[in-house]
Amino acid sequence: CVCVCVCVRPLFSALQVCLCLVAEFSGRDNACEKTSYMFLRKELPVRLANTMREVNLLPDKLLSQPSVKLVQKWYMQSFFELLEFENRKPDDPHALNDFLETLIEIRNRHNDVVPTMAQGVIEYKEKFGFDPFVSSNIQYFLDRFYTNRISFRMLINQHTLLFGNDINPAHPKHIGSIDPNCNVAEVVTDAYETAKMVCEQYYSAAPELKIEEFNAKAPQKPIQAVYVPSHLFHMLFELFKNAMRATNELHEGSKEGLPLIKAKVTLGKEDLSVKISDRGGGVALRKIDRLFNYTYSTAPTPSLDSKRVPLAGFGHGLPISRLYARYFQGDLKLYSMEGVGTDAVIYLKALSSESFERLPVFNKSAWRHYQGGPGADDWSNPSKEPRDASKYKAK
Ligand code: W6P
Repeated sequence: CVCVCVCVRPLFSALQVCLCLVAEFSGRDNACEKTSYMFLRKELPVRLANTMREVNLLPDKLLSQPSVKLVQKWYMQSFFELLEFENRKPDDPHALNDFLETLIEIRNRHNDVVPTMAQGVIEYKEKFGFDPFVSSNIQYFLDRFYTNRISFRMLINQHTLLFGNDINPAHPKHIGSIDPNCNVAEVVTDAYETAKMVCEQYYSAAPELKIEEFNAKAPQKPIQAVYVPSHLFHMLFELFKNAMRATNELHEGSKEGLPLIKAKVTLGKEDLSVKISDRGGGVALRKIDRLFNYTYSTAPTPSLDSKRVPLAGFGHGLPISRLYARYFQGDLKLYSMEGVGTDAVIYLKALSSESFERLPVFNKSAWRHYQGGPGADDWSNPSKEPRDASKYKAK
């Protein structure tokens, strides 16, 4: 069953999600719902099946962890629930309604996939320690697994928001989860305010925010994008938490107060960029990759039962934020100057026609990633000891 679904998928499906297409797909009529139903009843099981096959390529040490087993069970169950619709005609009104309900159930079943996988990585690390080969496998796998999950939930959300009963009165202009006129600075402010509340609970102070806009394409006009505001919020919230934590850890209790966080929103021909700058002391270049590493950053549950929730730095928030940016062809990068502070930049495509899905493909090349190790390094690897040049001196 799983195999059939994997094979029938055209490599570059004509129906891939593109923000410009989905944004025009705005009707709430029944014809659209039937088309969406026909598409999703095939596409969703294909995306689940692809992921399940890849899960099986993980090292046994990881596959055998109870939390990974649990996630596998959820995927199986959802896969079979979707297959129930394989032969149900879209003209049957019950089929459309049952499908909606099934999608909502599936979405709820998969709510805790991220913390559960994070738990699996912790269990694995506690039992077997840190292994660079397994860690690079996990990194490769989770990037693809979470991207697949982002795409899966995007499709489910579009269908349930467009064709379910719960239309959103707060945002009548939104098309499902997409805002065709998403004001980026507004989302920046929202994310800042939310992070500020969390930060103040933890540290009793939060740095101020200063936002600047620079619209190079249409000077003086507000910067807008066709985008999914919840994705943008997710990324910005994560960046603000990190920036606030660094600022507080460096300056807590200082007489001058906390240096402010600056946000800059810019629009050019190709890129819409958002930079969040803090003066939190920065991170050494050598340690920047670790911030995006799932194995490295997953500390054994520091404060699950303590009253103070951790502000940031646990779980998979930063690498997943980068996946959100990449999902619609953008990116998220950190530029840090140790001793001073960090600039975090989110790049989005300025044009919605460039914002199509970036999805993992499941082919031989992907399979190979799980076979060999990281391989021998083909760059010289100096010893960590300081060099003593004197021994080479001519006497
Ligand atoms: C830091 C570390 C970090 C990660 C992400 C965003 C901002 C910052 N600032 O010091």
